[in-house]
Amino acid sequence: AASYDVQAVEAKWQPVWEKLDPFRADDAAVASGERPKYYALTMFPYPSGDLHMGHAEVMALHDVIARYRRMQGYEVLNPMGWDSFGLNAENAAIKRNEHPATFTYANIEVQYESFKRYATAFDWSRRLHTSDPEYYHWTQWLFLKFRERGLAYRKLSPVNWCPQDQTVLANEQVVDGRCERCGAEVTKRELTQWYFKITEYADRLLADMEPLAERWPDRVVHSQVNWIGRSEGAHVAFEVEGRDKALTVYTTRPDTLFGATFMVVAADAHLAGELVTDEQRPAYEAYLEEVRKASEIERMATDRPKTGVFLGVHATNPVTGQRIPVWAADYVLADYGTGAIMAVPGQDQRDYDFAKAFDLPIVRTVQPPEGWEGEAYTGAGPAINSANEDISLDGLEVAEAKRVTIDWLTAQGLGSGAVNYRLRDWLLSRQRFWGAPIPIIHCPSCGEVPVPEDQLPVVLPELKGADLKPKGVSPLAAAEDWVNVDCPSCGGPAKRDSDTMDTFVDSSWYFLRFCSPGATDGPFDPAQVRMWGPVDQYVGGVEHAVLHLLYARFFTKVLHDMGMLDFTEPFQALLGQGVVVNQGKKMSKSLGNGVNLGEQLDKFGVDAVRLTLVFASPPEDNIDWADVSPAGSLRFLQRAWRLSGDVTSEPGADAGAGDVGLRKVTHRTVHDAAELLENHRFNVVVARTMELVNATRKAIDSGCGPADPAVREATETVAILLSLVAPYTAEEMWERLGHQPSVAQVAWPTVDESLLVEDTVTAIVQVQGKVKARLEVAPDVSDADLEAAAMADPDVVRAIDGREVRRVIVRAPKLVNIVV
Ligand code: ANZ
Ligand code: ZN
Repeated sequence: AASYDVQAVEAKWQPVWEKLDPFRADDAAVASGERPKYYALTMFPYPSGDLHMGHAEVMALHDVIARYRRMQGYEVLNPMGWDSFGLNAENAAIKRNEHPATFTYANIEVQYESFKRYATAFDWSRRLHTSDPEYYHWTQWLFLKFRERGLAYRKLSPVNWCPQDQTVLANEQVVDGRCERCGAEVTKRELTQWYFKITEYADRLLADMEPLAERWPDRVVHSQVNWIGRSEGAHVAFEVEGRDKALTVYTTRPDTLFGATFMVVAADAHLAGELVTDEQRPAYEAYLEEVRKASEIERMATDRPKTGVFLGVHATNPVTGQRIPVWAADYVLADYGTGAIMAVPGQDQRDYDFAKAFDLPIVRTVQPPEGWEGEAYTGAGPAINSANEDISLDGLEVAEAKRVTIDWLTAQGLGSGAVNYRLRDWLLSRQRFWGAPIPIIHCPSCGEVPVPEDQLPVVLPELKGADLKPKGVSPLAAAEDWVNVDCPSCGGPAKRDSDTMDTFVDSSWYFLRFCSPGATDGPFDPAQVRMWGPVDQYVGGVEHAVLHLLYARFFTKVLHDMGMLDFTEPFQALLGQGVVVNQGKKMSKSLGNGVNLGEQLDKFGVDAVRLTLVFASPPEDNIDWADVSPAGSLRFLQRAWRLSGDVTSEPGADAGAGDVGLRKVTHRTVHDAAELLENHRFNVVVARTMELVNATRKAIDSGCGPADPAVREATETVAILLSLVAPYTAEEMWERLGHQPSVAQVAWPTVDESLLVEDTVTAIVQVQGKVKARLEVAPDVSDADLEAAAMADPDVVRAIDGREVRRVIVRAPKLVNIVV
């Protein structure tokens, strides 16, 4: 059978599209109201190498959406760029002993060419790179604006430290106690660092998740909610002997206060050092030394033997009046709540283990069910052992007991209800070269001085001779000409901040920049963003469930509060695609199961690879490359393409005429495809297109024949549907059918509703409530005709058996009910 030359077709269409530029978003069309806007965005890549199978999948899925919306009459904004700062390029540069920019921009060009070959529907005129000074100018500007609003500040604190990359990591970049990038075990260090005050937005970040829940994947919504980690409880103040200041704890279980038999302060919190007695100090300091060596991974493990040290002081339990010892331990974290807890071993397992390890008293304050034989009881039940002359909780269920305790504490001035968030402020300083320099100058007399706006961007220095190898301070600190400056405020000698920003800062606002990529008066033109924003559909990996999405939401809210945006959420809908695996396992070098995208494209062509990725599964599911057949996809594409060579009618001839059977299949397919596309069931759309191809082939070979206008209609429809997934094949078909390029620019086909009507429906005939016959009738059959048909049916006649018919209920076209 005839087939097209995949490579030749790819080479043929690329320059045509380059010239047509069919995906350039037209600001004017939206501004004038000519077409509604649709902002389709897919996460921009790191330029860490050439594109891989993961990129291929997300781009194939995203393209279906962007191309479909365009056919539907939207003016689609579908931009692309590069998240081009970061450790990846910096580490590669160290290895090769060259400037990170060399590696970065070379890879960008490689990826750009691959994107082009892959026929993605991007508007390349809006291309941006976050490592360009024109871009990071505004990243720096935003930092200064955040700082003006009190949302960027510096503090000394224990931070996550990656000993391998020699840099600080945000909490979000520590996964199971390990560096997200290199896998090294993360340790702690005390450093003065820059933070964004994302915690100030915790409540809004949480509340605004609710309306998103419908159009974001559940697992992403849950991750965000958990990460923000709102809990309700109380602050309780405990008096400490020999100290004016009370020791305040945060607890989610104020109802268990009668069972608080000791207290624990985070060993590495300053508080511990303040509380410890001289006598206990040596023991405490020895312990602290041990704690500093342990990684977070070890500290948080529940099955880890409990360690700790008595601080030598006692507090008073405000309800029992008992003297309770204050300990320091590492299972309490310095930067959560108040960094101190009231320990209730009767109800909390970690406290229980600690009490057992150090022989501390255990009092149960919630009655476990009969026969329960555990250690700490965390379930529901009535309070016990919880009364004094002032207050009694005994018999109250947990929620009620909490409320009564909080009321009592509040009345006594000993505490109050409190809400706590697990969310920490966003640590953004990095001691690395390849990032946006923090635009602050440190002056011995003026302190922190922001770089004046008209001196932005603070451009990275040329590297000449500078050593990028990580050593715990930023390599920028060694660039003397760059670091030493005059203070903008007093003119005296001062130093630039030598840290750079976390690359997540860069990607927190890029989607806004795309709306007006050339903006020179600000990060973006607010009018353009009002027009295009927010993003209607975002597509990307759910590995960004917490990090990127949370930060982008935070930036959007701050920019809204600054009066620069009229919306508060950046991404209206989110599609998280699965991953491409091979033989059931994640592709990796060590397993040797990697599938090289370029090789697949060379072997089967772009269209077959794209079709395979879209057809393999629903977009959210993983795809196992071992289970799919790009060769089969290519065979199908050739089969579809052959239709276009068989059609013998002229373009536009007898439109709306021809074989009704085939026309019905065509129109039903278009109708259903639209619905399926709305619901992201792209794989089913492909399956339906395959069915349409088969029906058309049958019509040509053994039905109405190739000259019938219905065959042309069906084949053109195949080309249009295929253009969403297999743009080269579709374009080639479109041309063979006698049309001008590009098929991507045609409108979504109009469905003739009359062709959607089913030929017949099944009516059920019941006699005495029992089904006696099924009749195939026209959907618009009248009650009278349906009754007549039922009465004439031999099975019905037999069932009536000559008896008198007392009543006939007819519900055309579905049901006839006969009572005798
Ligand atoms: C007494 C108590 C009794 C607690 C009980 C729990 C159960 P979430 O839900 O995560 O907010 N906690 C408070 N600060 C802590 C810190 N810095 N490090 C480790 N643990 C800390 O957890 C709040 C609970 O975790 C608090 O409630 C406290 O223990 C502990 F039957 O107080 B609870
Ligand atoms: Zn100064």
